[in-house]
Amino acid sequence: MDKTMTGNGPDEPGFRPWAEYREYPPTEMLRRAVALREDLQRRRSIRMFDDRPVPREIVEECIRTAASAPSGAHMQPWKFVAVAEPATRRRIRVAAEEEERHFYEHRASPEWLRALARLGTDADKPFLEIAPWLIAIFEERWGTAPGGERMKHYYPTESVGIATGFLIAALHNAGLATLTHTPSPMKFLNEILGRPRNERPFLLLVVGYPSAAATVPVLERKTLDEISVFL
Ligand code: IYR
Repeated sequence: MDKTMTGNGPDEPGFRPWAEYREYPPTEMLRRAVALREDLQRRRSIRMFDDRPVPREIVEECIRTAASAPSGAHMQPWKFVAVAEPATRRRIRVAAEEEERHFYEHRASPEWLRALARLGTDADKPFLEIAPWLIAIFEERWGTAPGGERMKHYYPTESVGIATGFLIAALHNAGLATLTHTPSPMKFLNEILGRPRNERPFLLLVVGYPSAAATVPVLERKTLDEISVFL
């Protein structure tokens, strides 16, 4: 008997064969790996957005993709709040810029400011109002069971980080530009978006078309040799 099947074979209740799996021959695997690398390497963080609208159903599909990410004990400890309402985006901009002004003027160390200099960032965040969508991503620090009692979440931060990676890749694949924005602290997002106490703001994703005048800083990515070790 195949020991790996003990307790979770296809006849076991709660389990089924993984019928969606696709195996590719190694040459096709490599072709696909190269194609995805080339496509994702074109992604850049964009800070100059166009105000052209993006249909809601595209954002919905990308959020569905994000939610296919693995999560600790499959608790899916995430909430995606997609904001198109101009008044709400304005409130987010005002609150974020207040935090950012404090950051740039007081909180950031000289070392941190030096690290940011080549990105050309400052406390002004007009893109929070210009881009058609803001997706506020929240980490659920605990869940609620059907009976109302607290349910423990496992590795929620790692899980939400993985889902956010899926989301960024999905939006890029759809032809949209994104910016991962982390005004700190982000508690104001709970207030403005009416999110409960168990939801911790994880990241604010700015989504839309890049403006025709958008530029990106000239940056190098680390090489494979620098970032990996094969043993
Ligand atoms: N949150 C600030 C500062 C900032 C911090 C990091 I780390 C960045 O990679 C970029 C910016 C801002 O958004 O300007």
